[in-house]
Amino acid sequence: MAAASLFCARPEAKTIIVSNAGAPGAAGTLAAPANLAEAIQACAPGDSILLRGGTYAFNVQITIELDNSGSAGKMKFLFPYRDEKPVLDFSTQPYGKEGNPRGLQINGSYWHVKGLEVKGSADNGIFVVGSHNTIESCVTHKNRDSGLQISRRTADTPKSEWPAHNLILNCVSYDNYDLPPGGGENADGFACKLTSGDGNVFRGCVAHNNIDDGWDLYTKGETGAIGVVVIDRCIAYGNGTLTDGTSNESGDRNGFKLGGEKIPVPHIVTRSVAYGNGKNGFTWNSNPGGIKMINNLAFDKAEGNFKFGDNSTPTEAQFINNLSIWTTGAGMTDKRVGTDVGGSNFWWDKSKGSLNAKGVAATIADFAVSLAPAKAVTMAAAGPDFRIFRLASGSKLIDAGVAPTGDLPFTASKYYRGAPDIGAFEDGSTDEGTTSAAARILPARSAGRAAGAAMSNGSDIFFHPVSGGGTMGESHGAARDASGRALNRYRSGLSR
Ligand SMILES: [Ca+2]
Ligand SMILES: [Ca+2]
Ligand SMILES: [Ca+2]
Ligand SMILES: [Ca+2]
Repeated sequence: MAAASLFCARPEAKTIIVSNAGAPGAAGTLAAPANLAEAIQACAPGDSILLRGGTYAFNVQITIELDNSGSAGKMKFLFPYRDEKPVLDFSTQPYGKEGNPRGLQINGSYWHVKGLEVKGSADNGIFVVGSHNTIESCVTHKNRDSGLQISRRTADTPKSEWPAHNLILNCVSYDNYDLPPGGGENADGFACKLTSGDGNVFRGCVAHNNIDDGWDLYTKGETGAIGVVVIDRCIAYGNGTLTDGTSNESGDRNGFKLGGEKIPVPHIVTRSVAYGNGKNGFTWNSNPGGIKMINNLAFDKAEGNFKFGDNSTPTEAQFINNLSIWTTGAGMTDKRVGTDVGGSNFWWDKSKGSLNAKGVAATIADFAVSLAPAKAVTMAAAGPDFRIFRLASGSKLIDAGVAPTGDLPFTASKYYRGAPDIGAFEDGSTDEGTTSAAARILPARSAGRAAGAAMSNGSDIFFHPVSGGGTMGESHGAARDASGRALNRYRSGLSR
């Protein structure tokens, strides 16, 4: 009877409790937790799978199948139980030169996955093939290909079905390394490349100390352009060297690698920071398209902070309010073929330092907190803490920028205060972070009938996710009050 509750259709959303000791056929309650694979199969649109804390060891890939999807109004949720810490550990997977299993592969659409640590996979930690998924507050590390990748499912998946409109929110990816017999050249923090569709967004994510790049948006001639990727409020540092000091000469070592094989794609990169990476901070990587670079900061990159264009290839890149600086030494002169909108960018020249088109100089004294030595980033509940990149009071970079036009992945009127500042932190901004209203864990008012018999005594309070939709832009931002502060909205899991 208990087992039946997991597999019978119900009129209301149900909650399935999973633990690392979940037995086959278990009811999915606190008293009889299910195993993850069965819970994924049993999860109907609007249902929640809540994972108890602890390490889940898998030597096989966990796959959410193509026909296992929620809908715009009824996401499927894969969340931790309360504030517990589930760790999916794939480090016992067989690992060879190719054909390796991944960790969590999401072929379905309209899933909201939150709060998982995914480590040790023989390939990608999380691989997203479906569309309209949200991956939030997940940590991918020590996987043997990119921590999180978005690409098509199989070689014959038509372009119309390439993964689209996924939101990667407040995730961290580090120490990913395709170690021997791998080539040491593929494991990025986040890869949205080769065959990814439209509308994929990275917001509030950090990629650090991966063997290859922080972000990789590579395109290939044989598969052509990918969809425009939005990167907002993200940070890439220390890529090219793992946290234990390991490096590999095959690694590309960029912070944000924004193209490949001369294919134009007008990606949008805003309010992001790159520093201390082994090669370039932000690089076109031969993408000649109209990449929009707005309010980004780059410093101390071994081969230059910004690299767009070369002597033979034009680019249509547009630069607004970006800042390039070195904290020590002469550094490398930026390459930035493209449009310096309103003369608003401060580029590094190894003989002159950081200057804008009017000859105004930026120095490390313009920052409130020293940029050197290389910083560690704090991941707050609402995303990475950008205050370590704030300008000193009285800095001439405050209000020195120009207002960007066109579609933005943030609300300019809420973020900017007065005229835009230069760099990745707006002085006095009330825009507090990246937390999405669609992404909060919200306490239900009661134990929840949908939780089943195990909850009927009302002694446990469930933290039930609330469904949210939306596409790129403000609809993925936090709900805000009139002063621009993020609202905490509490809502019963049963009220949808
Ligand atoms: Ca792979
Ligand atoms: Ca590479
Ligand atoms: Ca790469
Ligand atoms: Ca301002």
